[in-house]
Amino acid sequence: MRFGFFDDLHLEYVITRPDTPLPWINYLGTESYFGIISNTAGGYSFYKDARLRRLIRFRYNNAPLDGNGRYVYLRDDDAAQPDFWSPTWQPTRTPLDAYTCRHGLGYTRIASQRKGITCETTYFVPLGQDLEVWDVHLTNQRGTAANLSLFSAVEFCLWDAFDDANNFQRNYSIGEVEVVDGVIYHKSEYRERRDHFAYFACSEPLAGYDTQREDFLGPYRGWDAPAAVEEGKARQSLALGWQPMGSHHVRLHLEPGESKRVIFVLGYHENPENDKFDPAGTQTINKKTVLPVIRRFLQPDVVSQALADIQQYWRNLLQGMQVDTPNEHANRMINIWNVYQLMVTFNFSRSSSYFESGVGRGMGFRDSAQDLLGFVQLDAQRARQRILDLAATQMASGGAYHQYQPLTKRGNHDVGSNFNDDPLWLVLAVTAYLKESGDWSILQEQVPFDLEHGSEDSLLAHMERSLNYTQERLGPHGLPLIGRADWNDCLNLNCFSDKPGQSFQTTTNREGKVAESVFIGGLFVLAAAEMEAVYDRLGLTAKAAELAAQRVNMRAVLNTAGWDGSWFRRAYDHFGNPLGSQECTEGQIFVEPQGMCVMAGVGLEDGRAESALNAVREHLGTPHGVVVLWPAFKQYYLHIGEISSYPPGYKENGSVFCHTNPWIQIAEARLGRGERALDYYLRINPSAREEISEVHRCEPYAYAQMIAGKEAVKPGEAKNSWLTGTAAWSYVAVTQWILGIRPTFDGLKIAPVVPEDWTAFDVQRTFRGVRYFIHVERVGAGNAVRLEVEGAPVEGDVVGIPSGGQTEVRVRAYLGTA
Ligand code: BGC
Ligand code: IFM
Repeated sequence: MRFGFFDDLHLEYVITRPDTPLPWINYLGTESYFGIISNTAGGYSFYKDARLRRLIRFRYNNAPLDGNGRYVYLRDDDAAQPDFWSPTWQPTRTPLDAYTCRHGLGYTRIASQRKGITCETTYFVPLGQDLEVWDVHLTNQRGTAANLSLFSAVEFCLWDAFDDANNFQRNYSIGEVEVVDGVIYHKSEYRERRDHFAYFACSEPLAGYDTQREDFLGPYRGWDAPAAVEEGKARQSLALGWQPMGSHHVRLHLEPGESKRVIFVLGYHENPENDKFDPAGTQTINKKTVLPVIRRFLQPDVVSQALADIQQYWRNLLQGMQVDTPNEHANRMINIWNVYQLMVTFNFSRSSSYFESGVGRGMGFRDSAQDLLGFVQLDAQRARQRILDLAATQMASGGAYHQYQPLTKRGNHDVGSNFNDDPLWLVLAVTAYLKESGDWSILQEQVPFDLEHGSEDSLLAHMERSLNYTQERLGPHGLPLIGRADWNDCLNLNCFSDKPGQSFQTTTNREGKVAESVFIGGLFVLAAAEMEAVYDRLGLTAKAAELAAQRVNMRAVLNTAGWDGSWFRRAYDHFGNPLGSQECTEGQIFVEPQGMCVMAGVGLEDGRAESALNAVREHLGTPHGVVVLWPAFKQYYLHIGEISSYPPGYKENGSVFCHTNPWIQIAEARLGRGERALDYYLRINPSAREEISEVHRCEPYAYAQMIAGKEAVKPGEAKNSWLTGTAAWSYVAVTQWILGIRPTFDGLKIAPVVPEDWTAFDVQRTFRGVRYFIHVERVGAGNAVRLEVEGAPVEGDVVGIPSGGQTEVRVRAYLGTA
């Protein structure tokens, strides 16, 4: 069952009923001011940091799930009895005669009709601005004139959003507002810092306003029936403490067929350092620099142009790679939605979504490093900066803070470090950047270690320390020590307690003394091979040779202690017992080491890779994707930690943890099995799952972190949509390994591993400033490739970068052996 449809031409997903199984969201903003918006206008906004600079208050985990947002109310002032509704359906949930929500790239448009009044509101954040626009178009479709009231409503939150849960008594007394010339200013932290405030403005003359929630709603009432709206009369309330909000009341008279456009602007502003204060020395906001911005974005022409600019911005970004393959779901995700999600994960890491609160975590080290694997193709400059920011949260030991706060770029001390896979992902992020951009200068950038200590070294040295960090922490079998956890956050093998019955959260972590990870071993082999290639190109042959020896050694360990007979083991626990082995009754086989080891090339020559992937298919494959392990843990075990705290089939305990699925796709491609690679790709492809939206429940245009596994009560049900490494890895898997268009240090490799029944496909890709037009055509079975560049045959499967200033290259690839 579907709840909408893809409009590929307009780059939109169109939701046709408001009661989707879960709120289906979109993201607004690209660089510093961001918002989340649901299909019924729920959500919140923030400047850079969802915890420290949030503008709209939001309540997670509420009933209904989607509480608070960017609301407008319409009221029929001619009706005999109070008659008002939400044109975005929430929060009044009044039945609408028509409804559509178009989630586009960087904007959302919600249109509806009730009682002959159509209302279409477009929400977006103009490029380069720290504000959002709500562009409301009203039309009277009745045969008679209409008198309407339009109310806007946001609840403010310009304070540490964490306090809303744990110290709200403070927030109850810090709220302050100003209302000047119809603009509502929220300045709750202004008294203390005087450097930032929020504002909410309207293009029309006001009949009234409200800034105190309790006055607007009326005692004991909710957003579904505000007293001010019901009565058609704003209270002119001025908030001091309690719950500051912003609401404008506009009265409109519309003749039959007449339309009216009303623009609201909600924004964040920081006064310049040299002109922060009100000249009169009062607590009044100095509005000198904000007023021109407000005036500008209340003008209809400016707003229309700003929206057109965003649409153009996205069309340009998408042009980076466009494909035409025999599969519509692959085309749609590669050409539109997967790219969009690359941007979203780059901007938000795992911090703010409808599943992540925005206060709990900042930017994840391993998460952001992996997000870069796809994002490098979109914006090399921003990718470069992110790499340097991440590296700067590394310590001199090579270890890394697991998370950092985006506003301060400081590592989070409460989460700390000691996730032993973290540092290695930096190596992969940097080499992906080098291959895409050819910018080797980044390696010489001086980057601090752990901002606290003032020491620094080149990025190249940071990468070296990442690899040394693993080598300096090998366990009894010669495998890397796992530390607190590896990629699987919930595999906590060093938990320890003297008191039986305790949960992992209350135990002492042994600080990674003994438990080992096969997965990190595979990741080391992959990262070391990449680093050796870097050393070779820099002429550092001795370093390359030293690392190669370590890599060969690790391979040997993976093939012995890491091998279970038919597949790769997962780990050894603190007591030296294997996980992911036929010896185990639960957790016999895990997906991560199969994917990582084969991606790293381990077992490709001796049949181990094939055996491991066949075991994955047999034990882990399901119609909804590949589950992370089998059989799931049926009870809680202190010595393996959080993984066993989940019921079977959920999260790390046996769900389809989507992030890992592209690893298997890549591994299958490395084995040359195109049918299987594509088959796995399509099982979790959101567009391919659209027709089972009532089962999947999350958005059909974005990957979710997990889909309930075969041992779950409701297999196929997705959770944690949007912020997942699945976005980057799926993009890499399908574009670089299945379609096989892969950046290398020396050029663009063309090595497709696609199903035998694919007779042809086309790719256009910009690489190092050159546009490649690639036509792949099957001439026989298998994956052998013969290339023609500009009509002339070339050796091998890499198309070099043209030297003579040529900006376009035409490539024909003949696939298979006739
Ligand atoms: C949670 C896991 C989750 C992981 C990453 C952990 O703290 O408990 O369930 O998968 O973080 O989001
Ligand atoms: O690898 C982690 C990631 O860092 C956050 N989400 C869950 C993954 C698996 O535990």
